[in-house]
Amino acid sequence: MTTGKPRVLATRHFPTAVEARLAANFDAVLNPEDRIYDGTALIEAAKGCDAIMCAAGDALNAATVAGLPASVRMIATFSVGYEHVDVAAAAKRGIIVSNTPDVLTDATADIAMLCLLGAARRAHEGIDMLRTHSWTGWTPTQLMGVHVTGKRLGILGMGRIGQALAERARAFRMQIHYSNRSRLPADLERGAVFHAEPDAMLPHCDFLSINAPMTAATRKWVNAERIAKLPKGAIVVNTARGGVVDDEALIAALKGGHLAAAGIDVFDGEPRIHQGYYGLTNAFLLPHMGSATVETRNAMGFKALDNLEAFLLRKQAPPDLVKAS
Ligand code: 8YV
Repeated sequence: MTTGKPRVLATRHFPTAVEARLAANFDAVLNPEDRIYDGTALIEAAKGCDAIMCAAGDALNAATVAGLPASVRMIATFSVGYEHVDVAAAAKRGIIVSNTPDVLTDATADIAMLCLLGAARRAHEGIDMLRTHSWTGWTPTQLMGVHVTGKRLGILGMGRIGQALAERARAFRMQIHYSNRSRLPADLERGAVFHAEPDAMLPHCDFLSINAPMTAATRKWVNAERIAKLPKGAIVVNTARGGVVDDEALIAALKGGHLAAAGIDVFDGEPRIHQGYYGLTNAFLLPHMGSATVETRNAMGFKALDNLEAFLLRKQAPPDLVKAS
């Protein structure tokens, strides 16, 4: 039965309020079982659809985009990152792409701070000790971690999330260093030290936080050579994309002691993460939870819908149009 409304494929099971609005305004093809579609299944499911509402990890690569039915005119991703969508391939087919910036900035910066603190203060080992009933009592030398207050934090990628992390870190009196494609104006920089050359920032980082998107230039950026430039005992935090880190190099440095710890929310190839992480007591690991608050996930969904509604219902350019680079 046709409703006369544009048909939108939801590739994942999105929050209730988001799916309710999707179903109210569109002919929604939902995925209540949250089945993970591979490229072939995506192409099949998109038959007769005007748009796709997708999420990070969906295989909207060049091959899938090339195979999408001609009816598909828009891909609205429920994420700020869009490395899973081949935007250039979409542009070639006349398919526009939108994302969800801003609304997940605070939640993700909170998780970055949690990873920083969790790694520095050995939270994983503490939780483990309690939950395995191995805590035999307080001792003067138990689980001594790395002090955070007053330390230097280097931020790779000083966009919205990087700046929100800096704001939080200032409450811990951390000294902020950053590297970014362009220097921020003084009112946004707020005393942070700019490094035009990212490698030059590394020796100044007691903590290094990755807040840069995944691109060809950032792929495996945190490699053995760069880790060696960090001071001994430094801590690496990654809440951006796992692919920015060379897992083998990070794991070797965590094992070998050059790095004191790492706090990681995102992994290359997630959820099949590098096996080496599981045995590391000095790695504070979370399963990609950066934006996982009820408020944020609803806001992300509503933003994706704002974009879909602008384009499909009002024939306007979506407010968060992603441009092919
Ligand atoms: C999302 C994210 O939860 O928005 C992003 O880029 O990394 C996450 O916070 C996820 O990607 C949703 O698609």
